[in-house]
Amino acid sequence: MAKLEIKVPDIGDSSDVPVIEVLVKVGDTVTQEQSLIVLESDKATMEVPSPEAGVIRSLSVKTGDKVSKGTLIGEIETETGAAAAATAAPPAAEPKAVGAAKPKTVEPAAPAPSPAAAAPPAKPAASSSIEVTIPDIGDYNGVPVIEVLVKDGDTVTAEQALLVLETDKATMEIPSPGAGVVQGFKIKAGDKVSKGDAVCTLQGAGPVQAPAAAAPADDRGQGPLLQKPAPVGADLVRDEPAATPQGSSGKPGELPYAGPGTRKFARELGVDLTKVKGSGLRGRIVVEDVQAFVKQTLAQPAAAAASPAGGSGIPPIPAVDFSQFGKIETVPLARIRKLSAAHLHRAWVNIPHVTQTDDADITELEAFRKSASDESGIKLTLLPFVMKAVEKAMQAYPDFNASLSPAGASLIKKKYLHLGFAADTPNGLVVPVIRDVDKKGIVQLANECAELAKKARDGKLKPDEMKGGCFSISSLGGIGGGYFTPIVNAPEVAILGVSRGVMKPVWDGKAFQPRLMLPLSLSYDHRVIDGALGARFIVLLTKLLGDLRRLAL
Ligand code: CAO
Repeated sequence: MAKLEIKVPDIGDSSDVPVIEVLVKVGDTVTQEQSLIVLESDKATMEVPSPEAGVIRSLSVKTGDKVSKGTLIGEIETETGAAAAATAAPPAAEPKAVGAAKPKTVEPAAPAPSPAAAAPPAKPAASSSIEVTIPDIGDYNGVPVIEVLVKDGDTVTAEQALLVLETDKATMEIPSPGAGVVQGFKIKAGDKVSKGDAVCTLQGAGPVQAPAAAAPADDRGQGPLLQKPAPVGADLVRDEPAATPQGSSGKPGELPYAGPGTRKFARELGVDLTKVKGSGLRGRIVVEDVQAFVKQTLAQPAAAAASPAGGSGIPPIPAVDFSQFGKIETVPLARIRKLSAAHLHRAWVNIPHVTQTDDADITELEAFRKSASDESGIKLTLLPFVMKAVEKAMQAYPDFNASLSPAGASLIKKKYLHLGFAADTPNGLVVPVIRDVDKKGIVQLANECAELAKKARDGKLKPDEMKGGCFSISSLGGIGGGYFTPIVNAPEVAILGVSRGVMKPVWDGKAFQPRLMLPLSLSYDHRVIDGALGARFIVLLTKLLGDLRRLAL
């Protein structure tokens, strides 16, 4: 076992080169030559490989840092204890150029194709057509085609990318040698090509001249007939980062800005990189972006199911890169929050909601609650009283204890009466359910509410304790605030929002009296409950809460 310092090797004339990706983390086991970081100058993208196999013990660079030859990247613990020159960058650690524009003085173990390897001129087939062939791509033969960017009949401009090749070291675009219409395209993704292989014919191209000399990758446009593999990374660096909210650059024929590793990963998963927004430096697409894209795509069926139009009619909210406005932190949502978000969204878009509000005079109820609490020693909050009132109102108006059948053709009436109550927990909203409320008294309901609320906060609710509710109560009275619009907890058909009781002057026919008024907000599914029934229900509720004798009946 030995610890080696890994340093940035000779990267040619470049210094202060930005680190655009860190591909490993502390604790990762890496193989020799496995890429550790990606650097990107304005000319080239380079991966710095590990000099040895081993375990990464520390990392001294992060994305955005600028490094030069000799900058410490981190430490690796190797099995062998070899490498006496622990702090020197061993030859294997020379950067691999991603794309053709490799730094001048660096000689990677297997050199990436160089733009200086002059492409042969495209052979004119006739004055108005060009036979396009694969140009000189360095020492490579049988290079896989990873993307075909045009098809027969497409009109292309000179230098527009026709296809993309990828070796294990580099990704190269094969640009069009001239403007014209693509005919007889012979290559498909997955084919393996070598220098001289026929690509297509360009019809209607102008007269062809052989290029004077191979142009470097940055000289795009100077030699219109020059076929040169263009370095994908360096090429796209010149473009502005993607401004489109959903995906990357999106210009036809333009490659998404990503390294070979990310491209390979995306291909394995069948991800179209043009749809992925890059979060790396200058909008570069990194592996995490592909993973996030896949997760988001997999989550979409749930969102689509939530939509009455199957998700197709609802325009998505455009993604915004908030980091352009200031510092941000992205925190993954807790599981409960994600589940309740999907559930609430489904309910919100499927159910035509109406919210009816009213005040219940709980002056007497409150006096009784306090004295009963003091006398019994049992903490009685308002919630069990509200539950009892809701239970009685549901018995009077059984449509509130029903669910619409999935096809919407019938009403399923329930002969049991279980009530859910929303509980605020550190991980998000949960709705424990109290069973058979009609068979229980206030004290028992109070005890069960307290027990389930504690379980909810401790994250110990069992799935069964959150199932089977007929109606939900969302009580924000302990917190404060006025009326609100609770979202019906589908497939239930109504929900009661309870806010903080406030003293209000109430006219008794002769004078204003100070009364404790409880704001109630009843949301219901208008497909099942019409406005008159909604109003009757809330009026009965206020009567029940306003008169303890009715509640006791
Ligand atoms: N008016 C005035 N005071 C009220 C009140 C009301 N409507 N409701 C409760 N209070 C008082 C209680 O009496 C208690 O006072 P004391 O401590 O002086 O006795 C205090 O506020 C705290 O009550 P509580 O909220 O802890 O107890 P509860 O039984 O009323 O509610 C529970 C339990 C689980 C519903 C509640 O704690 C909770 O989590 N509420 C949030 C629900 C929620 O998030 N809803 C939103 C869903 S939609 O996003």
